[in-house]
Amino acid sequence: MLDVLNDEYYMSLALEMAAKAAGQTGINPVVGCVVVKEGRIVGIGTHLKRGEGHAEVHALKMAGAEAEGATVYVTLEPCSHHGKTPPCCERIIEAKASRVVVAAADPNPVVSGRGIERLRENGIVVDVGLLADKARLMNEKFNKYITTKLPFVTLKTASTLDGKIAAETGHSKWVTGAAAREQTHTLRHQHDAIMVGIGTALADDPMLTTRAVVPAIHPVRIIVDSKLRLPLSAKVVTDRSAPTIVLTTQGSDEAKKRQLEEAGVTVIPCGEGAEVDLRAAMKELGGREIGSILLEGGGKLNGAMLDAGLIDKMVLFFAPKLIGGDQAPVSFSFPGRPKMSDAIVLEHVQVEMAGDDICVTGYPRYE
Ligand code: AOF
Ligand code: ZN
Repeated sequence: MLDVLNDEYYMSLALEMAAKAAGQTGINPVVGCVVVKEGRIVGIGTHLKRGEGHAEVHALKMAGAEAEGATVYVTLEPCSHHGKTPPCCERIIEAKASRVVVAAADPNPVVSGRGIERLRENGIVVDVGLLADKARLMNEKFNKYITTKLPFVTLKTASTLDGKIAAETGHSKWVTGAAAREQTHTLRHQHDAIMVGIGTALADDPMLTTRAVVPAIHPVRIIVDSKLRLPLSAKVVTDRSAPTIVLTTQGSDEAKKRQLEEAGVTVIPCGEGAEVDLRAAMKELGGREIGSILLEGGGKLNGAMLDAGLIDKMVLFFAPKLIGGDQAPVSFSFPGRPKMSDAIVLEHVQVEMAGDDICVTGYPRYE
């Protein structure tokens, strides 16, 4: 008999542990595991780093002999493949657990159902789907990357209510308040890379690092720079706090490319036209195991990414102020759609406050 209340109690703990590891597993999912025997937690584990132990391995190690006859709660289907680590389903079978409760199936084509099947073949009771929506949402970046090999792109903007990211004079410090800026640093931690256009790099000379106290891993820095205008003195070139990638075009200056490479920057030509081919760029970055990107504009790059259908999620901070100015830079600059019915629509919209600012989250639907 499925005891939903108890099951939820333990699965919630597994999900909470997994959530705290967001941003530190790279292209791997976040996973939590709790082992319970006769009403006592006997083991807990979280996958903390790609290449190191999976959640189940840590939890079963802690449980030791107590795992025999126990229930294993795990937020993602136990893996069935030999990856960087051996298969978790075999480890569970070995430990003689009697029941496994899984939140979400693993979309990884090399697993996808085989882990569950293998457990059942060995007489273990497997219940799938408890708190599945929460578990899937937690791994939305992994779920896209593992099935497409393309990075999950989250766009983040900070604008006034009239959509400006700076005043007409270019002055922009600060649009939003401390709470929104803090959340931005957490978002940086939670993505493999951060991407800006050359306009932003030239205007602000940003470091593009994560400056929260915790959690704080620096993302790879990506500059979209079709003509290689990035100066060798830019902070993203000189400070070495994280790797820097410059996306450019086939025709850009060879000598400048070499200079940037000598300074430690990876330069990737994408496309033969005047502008960087953003679709080709996403493929290239996915191939280099960049599973998620935080896009921080400006307006031209945001607009081009949106127009190309390459943005998966938006996190839009709005400061409750209006700055005006027809020439003031805006969050999105892309060719206008002729009719309201042609607009790009956000789905699953959520609105929250971030200090005095408004945070709108949603997923663009491309037709
Ligand atoms: C689990 N538990 O904690 C994780 C799983 O390269 P590897 O060996 O780390 O394998 C990575 C794949 O394993 C990953 O793409 C996903 O399918 C699964 N991750 N599975 O049972 C875990 N992190
Ligand atoms: Zn595993």
